[in-house]
Amino acid sequence: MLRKLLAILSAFLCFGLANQGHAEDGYDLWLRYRPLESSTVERYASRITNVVGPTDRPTIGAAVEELQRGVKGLFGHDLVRRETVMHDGAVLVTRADSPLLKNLDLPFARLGDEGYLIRTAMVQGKRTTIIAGNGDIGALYGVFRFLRLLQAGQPIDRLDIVDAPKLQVRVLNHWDNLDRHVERGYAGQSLWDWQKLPRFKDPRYTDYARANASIGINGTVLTNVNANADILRPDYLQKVKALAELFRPYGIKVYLTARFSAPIELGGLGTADPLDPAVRAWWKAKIDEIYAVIPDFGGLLVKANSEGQPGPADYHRTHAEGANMLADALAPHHGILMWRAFVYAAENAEDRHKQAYTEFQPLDGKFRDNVLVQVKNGAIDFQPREPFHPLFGAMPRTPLMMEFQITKEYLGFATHLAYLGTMWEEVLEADTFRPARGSTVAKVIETPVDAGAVTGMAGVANIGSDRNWSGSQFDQANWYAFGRFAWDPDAKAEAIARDWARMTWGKDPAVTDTIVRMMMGSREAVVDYMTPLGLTHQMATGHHYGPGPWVSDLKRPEWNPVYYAQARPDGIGFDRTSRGSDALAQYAPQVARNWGSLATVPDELLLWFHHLPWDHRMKSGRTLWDALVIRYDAGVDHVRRMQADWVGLRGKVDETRWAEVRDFLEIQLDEAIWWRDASIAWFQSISKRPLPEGHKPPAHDLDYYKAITTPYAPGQGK
Ligand code: BDP
Repeated sequence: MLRKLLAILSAFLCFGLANQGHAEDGYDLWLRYRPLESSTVERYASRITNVVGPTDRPTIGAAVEELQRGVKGLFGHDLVRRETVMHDGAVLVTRADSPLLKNLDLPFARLGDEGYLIRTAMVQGKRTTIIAGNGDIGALYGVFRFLRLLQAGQPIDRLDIVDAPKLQVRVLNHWDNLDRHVERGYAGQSLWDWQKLPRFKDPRYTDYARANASIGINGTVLTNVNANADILRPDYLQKVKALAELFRPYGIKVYLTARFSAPIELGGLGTADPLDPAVRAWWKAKIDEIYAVIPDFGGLLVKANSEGQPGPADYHRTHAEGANMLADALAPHHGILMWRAFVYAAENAEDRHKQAYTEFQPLDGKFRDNVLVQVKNGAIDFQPREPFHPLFGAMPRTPLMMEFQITKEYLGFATHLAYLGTMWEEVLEADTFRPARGSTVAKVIETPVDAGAVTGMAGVANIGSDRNWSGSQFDQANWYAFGRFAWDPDAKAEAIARDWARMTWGKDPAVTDTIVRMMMGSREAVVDYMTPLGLTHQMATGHHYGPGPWVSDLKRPEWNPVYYAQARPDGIGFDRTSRGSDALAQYAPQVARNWGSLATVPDELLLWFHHLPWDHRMKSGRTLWDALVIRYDAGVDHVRRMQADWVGLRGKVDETRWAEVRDFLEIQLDEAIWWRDASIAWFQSISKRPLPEGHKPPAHDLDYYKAITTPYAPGQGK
């Protein structure tokens, strides 16, 4: 009897385990390769019988391995690798110059260096799926695309796909310090274990590279923009080299941040003046040294004269003079220099919105060819919503790259479900009305300023040592979406969300439809419960966790939330029209007119550009005050709807990840209510107006919210 019971129990356990594989914790990201149902496997069986690819090329090797890994997971059996095409159902992973592709007339001319094609064709008389690029990396990208099709169960019988990235430099910016603290990181420590490098190469580095390659990311800046010169020391360069070697087969170059004062700190010079010959010589020697260690080093990223970082202005030199010095030293090695436009000068009374434009726009055309000026999507900072940065379209002779923040410093850290794809799409689709380089922001960054000029997009990474990489399951979607937008700035947020959801949670449409719906409304919800109607930067001081709209005692005016909301008895909002700071004048006339007029400015940007009486009539007929309160509640309500949606998915996705998301949504609801209540309590103390009918008063009085402190909130700068 007991034996029988044990047998039943063990059969049950085996079934359970086989069915489930290892428990899911998010480590596998969107590369889970969970078993497909048998009917789909059967459908694919004759199309994928073996894989063929040259054996002497590391990147092709990585591609073949990935395909084998995927097939093993999805189909449950090994995929044989052969030397040449001998059977129907071969998947040929190779390059344009493969003799096997002769006479096939494939569109390699459209692929550039990194693009790929996937084509069903006869090769040596056998039915074959060709996955190839001009370079090896195209083949790897193509394999990931092919695996995406398989994961979604899509037909592969007659494939004819051609794809190539629209931007050249697609980089993550890790704000990682050498002690492994990640500035604005909410996913544990830095992945880079500098102490154990170069000897110990954590296998995770390879998984990091796989994940990035799967979405076309081809570069990573390993260190914080608030830079430490020590990363340029010889011993650290050996550590960087170890990472570069691991990433190389995946098409990922390493970049570092350069602290502008490094010639003083490391070189013992008395100055870092970019026009000083000794300084120039020091950088040249340092950069030569880097390339001697890492021949395909990508280049440098610099934050200068911003928030206390040293820079050329310390010596009365311009950003162009500073950038060009480094660019000149990088040029012989084909390295590029990314120079950030995120500047707002100490003691400058000008509206912070205007300062980067004021400093950079006059320098248009003055930067070397291998400089990319890296511009945040909006003019203030990575807020839940900003109008596009006025520099886009306004520097037609300077390569500008987009900088997005993937890590959710201002959108609820790791626990708030906020899909940023919709925010990025909104910015990229925005029309600059400056036709010189194509009119949308996407076209501005996609179109090289002249033949051979460089293009790019940077994303401040949300990756750390947490098992799930990004601090939460849903934050992986933001990493994923960043890669997809960097590849194609004209991509659609919803399609990206759907791809991600299928791969990450399973292809059951009941599951993906729900998840996509949750994601698509999620960022707007955060905007609504934190900073509705164009309000901005209402976060608590330093760590930016939770509401602090009342904060007014910080040294610099533009560090204070009260500076941004301008809430007074007469009304609320920042006047950036010609009657106010006139930041609108930095945009093309059509944009300025559109946003400058109360008849045409969208509600979403209303208080960004206008200071209005509390009783101002909105297009809806409501007063501004009522509309504000309604928005806060709409944000909270969306979180409740996401919770209800998620409850409906119980049992349809694995329990471990499901439970984590459920708990995080509870945190999000608590914090959304906190934001809503604290903000309403504060603004009501100024507006002195009753809440609209049906909208509950805050649970506590204003003093209660003001007294909340969270000194140990994660991710702070130090
Ligand atoms: C701000 C962050 C700060 C960064 C800065 C930047 O709070 O930690 O150093 O951006 O982008 O939003 O340089």
